[in-house]
Amino acid sequence: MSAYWSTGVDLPNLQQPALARLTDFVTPLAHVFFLRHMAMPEIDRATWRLAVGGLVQYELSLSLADLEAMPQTEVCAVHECAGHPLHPTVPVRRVANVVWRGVRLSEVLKQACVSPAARFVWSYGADGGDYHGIDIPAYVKDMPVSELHGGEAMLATHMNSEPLSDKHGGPVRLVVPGFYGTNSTKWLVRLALSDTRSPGYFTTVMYNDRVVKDGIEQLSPVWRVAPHAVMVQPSEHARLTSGSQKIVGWAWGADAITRVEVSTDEGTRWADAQLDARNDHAWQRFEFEWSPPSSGTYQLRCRAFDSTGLGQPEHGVRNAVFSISVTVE
Ligand SMILES: Nc1nc2c(c(=O)[nH]1)N[C@H]1C(S)=C(S)[C@@H](COP(=O)(O)O)O[C@H]1N2
Ligand SMILES: [Mo]
Repeated sequence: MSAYWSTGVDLPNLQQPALARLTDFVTPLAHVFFLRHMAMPEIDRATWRLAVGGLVQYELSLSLADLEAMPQTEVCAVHECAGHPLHPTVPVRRVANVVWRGVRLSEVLKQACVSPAARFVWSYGADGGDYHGIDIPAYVKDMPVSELHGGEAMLATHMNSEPLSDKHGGPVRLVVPGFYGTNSTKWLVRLALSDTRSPGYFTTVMYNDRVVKDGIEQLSPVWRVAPHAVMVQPSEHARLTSGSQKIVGWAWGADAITRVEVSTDEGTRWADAQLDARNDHAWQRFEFEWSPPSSGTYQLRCRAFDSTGLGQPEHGVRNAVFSISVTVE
């Protein structure tokens, strides 16, 4: 089991495959991490409805058949967990790249006719209950309405062409490409348009990073995915036979990644890896040829830079520079 699940993590509410499993461009469903904060809700697909209300002209109540009758769209997008909300600076590198299919959120909101006063979309899951001693009425997230224009947020019914499974939020979940997984509300039952952020525990209490700007500490919602790169080959503690080695990995972020660098000497010198261009919101493959000068133990690092020039800090953030140790025999 531990070879499969990274650090042996295989709990009823959390599964995380080892990075070495993530060699496919589209992550097979069996290797997509799974996570929930509270008990799993039970949903009957036949009676499931999505309520749309708040600052809209027309309140809606949509069935699965209603959604299926609307124009369908597909997007390939990286899906990354932001990490434990109580330990937001610890990198967990819980990530996958999946093809989502469903109806654009903007399509549904067009039907509801959103009021110009609306600034946020609140999304409600059917799950609630105890979370570390706090009673949560429902899992609620919010996202800015401004992200909808030209955005690809969708009400997903399929993952890699399969109907969305119960554990991944079936029958319908919100998916916000470019935002951390926490914003992609599973077991979606309600959307509400509002002029304010949601006061919920998972919106404005947890999942807000403390960032210092001009000497002042501010809260920044955990929305857009920061640049990140990981190696999937070789894996941590690999024993390599001497000769030329291929280092392979994935890089992603809310904005396209334009450069990935690799260091094979604990970060002293860095060289550019070969990097694929981005399609949709998918992760991007990188590759680096390495000829170790001698046998011994090496620390390999990789770091990504996006099209705005943003890179990765060394420590203390969820997207801290990734490093592994390997031995060349
Ligand atoms: N309703 C609901 N949606 C949720 C969660 C949850 O606990 N309840 N967890 C969020 C978090 S933190 C992540 S990372 C993703 C995980 O999605 P997955 O299990 O399908 O990979 O779902 C998000 N959506
Ligand atoms: Mo998450």
